[in-house]
Amino acid sequence: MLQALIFDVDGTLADTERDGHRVAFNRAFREAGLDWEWGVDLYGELLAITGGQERMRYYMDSYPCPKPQATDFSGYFREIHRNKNRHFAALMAEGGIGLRPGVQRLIAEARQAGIRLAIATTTTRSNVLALLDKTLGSVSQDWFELIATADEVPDKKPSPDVYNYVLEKMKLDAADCIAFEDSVNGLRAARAANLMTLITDNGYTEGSDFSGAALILDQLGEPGESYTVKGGSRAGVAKSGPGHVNIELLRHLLSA
Ligand code: XBP
Ligand code: MG
Repeated sequence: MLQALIFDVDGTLADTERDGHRVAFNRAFREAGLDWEWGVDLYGELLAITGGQERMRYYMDSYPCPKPQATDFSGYFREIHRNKNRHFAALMAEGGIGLRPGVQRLIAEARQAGIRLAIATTTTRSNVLALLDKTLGSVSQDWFELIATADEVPDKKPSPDVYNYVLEKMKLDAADCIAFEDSVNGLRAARAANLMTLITDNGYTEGSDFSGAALILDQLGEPGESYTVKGGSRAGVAKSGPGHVNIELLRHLLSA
């Protein structure tokens, strides 16, 4: 029986990567006097590596680029990452990035139906709070019984750790929950924690191999703004559904 919805953040709640994190990284590089500029396509490649500090380290090691003048790379990237998250918070506060279609509605419907809510992300906690504050208001932090981030769970997706942490802390059975993801790394993490997973893809993740997902949609949809069904083992449930993801459809999905 459906008990809880567990949401990924970046790419799922909002399209934060291209115009949020990427831009914030570039500002932090400039600030540090580091001659790196991550373009839109390059950043798409780098998203294969989860975690901002891991991503910078991977770029330095794998791409032809100027090497930072540092002896302690961990400390160096930690500092840039702190600054990048400060720029990210400023970008969120400007309000240019909103929630994806259907997210706010589905969260409200879940609360009304007594379905428990959680967040499971590999991003830093301050980034989640910056997004929630601007989009749903600071009160929304309390709507999520648990906000699990890289601050609590350092082993990032595709590791299932963050999902297992949510299930353990909330004393939930994976069979009673649905995970919402946008990426292959997120899907792998959720599936390794035995969670049914609903994918809403985006510009960076469309065309990925989402094998194992119950449903692959372009968006959650709204009444009057239908999702497109792209696949998934239970695609039929969405095809015969109302065109937007609601609690009834999710219950159906879990019992199908
Ligand atoms: C996405 C990530 C993060 C963000 C940047 O997390 O992999 O690394 O790109 O955030 P998710 P940080 O999809 O699980 O929300 O710089 O804080 O890592
Ligand atoms: Mg994501």
